[in-house]
Amino acid sequence: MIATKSKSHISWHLICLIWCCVELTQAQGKLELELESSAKIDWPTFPWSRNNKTNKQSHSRPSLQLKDDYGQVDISSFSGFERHPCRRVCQQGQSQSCYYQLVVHNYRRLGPECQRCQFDERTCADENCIYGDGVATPVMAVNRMVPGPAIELCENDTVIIDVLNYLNEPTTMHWHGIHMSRSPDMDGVAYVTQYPVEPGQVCRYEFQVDRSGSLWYHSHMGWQRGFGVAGNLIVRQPHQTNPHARLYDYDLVEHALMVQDIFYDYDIQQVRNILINGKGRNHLSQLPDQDARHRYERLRVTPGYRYRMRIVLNGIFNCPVEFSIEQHKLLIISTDGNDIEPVLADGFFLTSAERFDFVLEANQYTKNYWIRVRGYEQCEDRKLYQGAVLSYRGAARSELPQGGILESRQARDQDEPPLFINDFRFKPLNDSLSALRQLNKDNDVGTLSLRSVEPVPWPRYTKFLTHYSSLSTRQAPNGELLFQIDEISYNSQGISLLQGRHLYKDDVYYSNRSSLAAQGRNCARELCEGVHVIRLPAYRAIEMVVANHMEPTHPIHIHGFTFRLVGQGVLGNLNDLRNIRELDRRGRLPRLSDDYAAVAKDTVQVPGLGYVVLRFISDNPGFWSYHCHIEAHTVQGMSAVLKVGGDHQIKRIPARVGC
Ligand SMILES: *[C@@H]1O[C@H](CO)[C@@H](O)[C@H](O)[C@H]1NC(C)=O
Ligand SMILES: *[C@@H]1O[C@H](CO)[C@@H](O)[C@H](O)[C@H]1NC(C)=O
Ligand SMILES: *[C@@H]1O[C@H](CO)[C@@H](O)[C@H](O)[C@H]1NC(C)=O
Ligand SMILES: *[C@@H]1O[C@H](CO)[C@@H](O)[C@H](O)[C@H]1NC(C)=O
Ligand SMILES: [Cu+2]
Repeated sequence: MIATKSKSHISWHLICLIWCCVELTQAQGKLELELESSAKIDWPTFPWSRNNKTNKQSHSRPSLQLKDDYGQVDISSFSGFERHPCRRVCQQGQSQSCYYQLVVHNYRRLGPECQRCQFDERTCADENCIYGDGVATPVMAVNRMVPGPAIELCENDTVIIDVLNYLNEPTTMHWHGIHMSRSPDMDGVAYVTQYPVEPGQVCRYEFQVDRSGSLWYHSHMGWQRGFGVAGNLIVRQPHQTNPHARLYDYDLVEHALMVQDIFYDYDIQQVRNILINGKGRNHLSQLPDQDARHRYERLRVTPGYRYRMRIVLNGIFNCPVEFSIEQHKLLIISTDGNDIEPVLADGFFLTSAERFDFVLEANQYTKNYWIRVRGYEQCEDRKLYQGAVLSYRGAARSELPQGGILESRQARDQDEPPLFINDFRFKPLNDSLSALRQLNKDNDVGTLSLRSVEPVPWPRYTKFLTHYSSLSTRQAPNGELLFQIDEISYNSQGISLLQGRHLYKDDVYYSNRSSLAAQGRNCARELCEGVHVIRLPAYRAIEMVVANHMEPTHPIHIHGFTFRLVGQGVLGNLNDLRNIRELDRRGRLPRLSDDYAAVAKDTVQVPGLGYVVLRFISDNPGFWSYHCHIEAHTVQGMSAVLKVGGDHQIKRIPARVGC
């Protein structure tokens, strides 16, 4: 059974724990010790220069093996795309063909490349040093960068992206937010829309950019996204069709921030820090935030101008973050790449894979300000937070803001309470009629009350086909905690669903809640695993009610579609959630009214012991992954596939080389 690719991946990571622990905890201890004990950092000698186990390691833990030999790759291909011809002002009817090469490879945070850069921050980029938080740990990079290079395109461009796998394990790349409406085989999900790209192979992704907005790309295999395989994918539109064009003066790629919670390789089950564009304070060092030895991402702005900024959370653990900027209001204009009616707020929350775009007006005193990211849930337990610097031109260029990152978090204007949108913490509601109104009041501006600039794409009184789905966990007989959708842990069987669909019979190969029940399985009592495929008709108005049986929130992502969020709330009662179909029949799950321009998203948080109601038109036949975006949960089975349309409606897929 090729099945548990991702799980077997974990297990040898676990095996490797023993290895790395010995090696890196020593290194770590040394680093910590030195940082604490000496005011002046004398950076330790790099641990791997003492590493004398290379040969042994290459057998026991291939993917963490460092390759310092790039002989096989054209060095010029290791680059960002700042000078790419497709990076341009977008104009109506002037789409282009764009080619990119993404080399995915093993690398190091604070690697040997960083020798010079530790004394001179400006050399870091030239030397391809990934400085991170100053803790040496293996990463998986794209073109020697973590996060990978940003790709900037215009709507309707046709792209060819060659992904070269220089890891020692299979990979795939997912283009998060692109609908792949003409190319369902380019979505990048292993054993769903393609075969994995083996080490040393190239996979050519070719698709039309069928929308605009703040999108991103990331590996869709195992823990690779957590090791760093992710980057921004910014799709702009012409000025004339951009509803928010008049709200800002600049839309610069250097103002796109990818926030990521990270692990150190010796324990990939533990969150260790949060980084902003791969950088940030080393919280182990116990140096004050404003100590110049920390390396922060720095965003430059010129006083008097308005900037569009794009923030994505590449969330790995259950670590929602709160984002704000000292002394500034944020005019929030877009989420998950979908424009909304602007909301002026003090900040917003993000759960894994969510994005918010906002306009920042540089209208404060000329100085440096903290950009604040505060972690919750697992990140709160570890008191994790991170900063970056908003630096006005004219302010001291290399200085840091005064004070700590989280100090004086109150609103600029003391008279009004601070306003945060998309708060993941919901209060239980028991009265359905006032639920929607109350949500807004109790949760600042709840996600549900955001308004799209586009009306919903279906007429009033549309009848929706409702699918009820649930999120839960179950203990495997070996003690492992598995995550589930509809009480089934996803377990692929080695045939790619899209390519291989004539090799199996759906009714035999797929599992779902009712097919397992028909076989006499009681998934509420025993562990159910399988190729969990939910079949939905094509070209219909679909509604998904997703009930979360657990206390933590789960950010749910659906590939291939942008959905509208029409209901979201907390029931607070597991029994109600188990009987959600019945509860719904009794009218206890209110929806927004038909004429409300419900917010369009591709990822949404399902509140703890709560639910969401999502709607979309299933006009994109294919196999679309539906999963929790917390990496640990996906890997442990909280994933399913929506098969939209019958075989005759799904595009025939030509054979591909390499994947
Ligand atoms: C590595 O180990 C071998 C013996 O195990 C030793 O002869 C060699 O000098 C070591 N190399 C380094 C760089 O320490
Ligand atoms: C992209 O294609 C759509 C549909 O053909 C069209 O309406 C839109 O104007 C195009 N956008 C650009 C920037 O050319
Ligand atoms: C619902 O809320 C009301 C007041 O808001 C409270 O009196 C009542 O006990 C609640 N019912 C349940 C079932 O929690
Ligand atoms: C569940 O499986 C049964 C038996 O294979 C099938 O008839 C049914 O359509 C499936 N339901 C869904 C929602 O996929
Ligand atoms: Cu989850």
